[in-house]
Amino acid sequence: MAIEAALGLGGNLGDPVAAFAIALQRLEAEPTIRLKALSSVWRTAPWGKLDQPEFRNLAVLIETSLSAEDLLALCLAIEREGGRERRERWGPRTLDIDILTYGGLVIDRPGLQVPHPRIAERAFVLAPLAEIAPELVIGGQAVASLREVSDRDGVKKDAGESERLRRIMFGEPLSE
Ligand code: PH2
Ligand code: MG
Ligand code: MG
Repeated sequence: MAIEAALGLGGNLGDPVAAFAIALQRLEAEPTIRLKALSSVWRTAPWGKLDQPEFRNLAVLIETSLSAEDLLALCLAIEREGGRERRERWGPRTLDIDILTYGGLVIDRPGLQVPHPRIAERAFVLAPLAEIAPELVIGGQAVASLREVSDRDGVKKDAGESERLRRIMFGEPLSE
């Protein structure tokens, strides 16, 4: 049975958009996963730990027959394949893939909390997610309304990087 899940991707070391493209192509290549919708790339001020480079973030909706545990294991494997480096909590990283929602399921165990526990505080998650799933309900509230009341400072759509990602992913020709 196919479950709809939302993933959040982020990174602020190296070329995060190239890392996102590799990760998304890797997800798409899985027979158990179908990509349904991809947000823009957002340029976001660091949250949690402020003295680090700006992040790029995006959200993606998938349909999957994987269990939440297997989806998590796959996301962690893709992070590792992407040469993920992380030295500290909330610190700089090349690629982070978080499960934001998994159907309507609530999971609370070490290493896997779904819905992601800090979505409502994080404009860098809500802004991209609101583009592709405004009506998705998290903790009783629609993503669009959570986004309305979130702090939008330092969270901006990056048109150039969004286009670059689409070109890498879908091979769209340069518009000239
Ligand atoms: N991820 C974190 C900590 N802080 N800040 C932004 N802007 N974007 C992120 O993806 C992010 C963060 C830990 O996962
Ligand atoms: Mg994260
Ligand atoms: Mg993570």
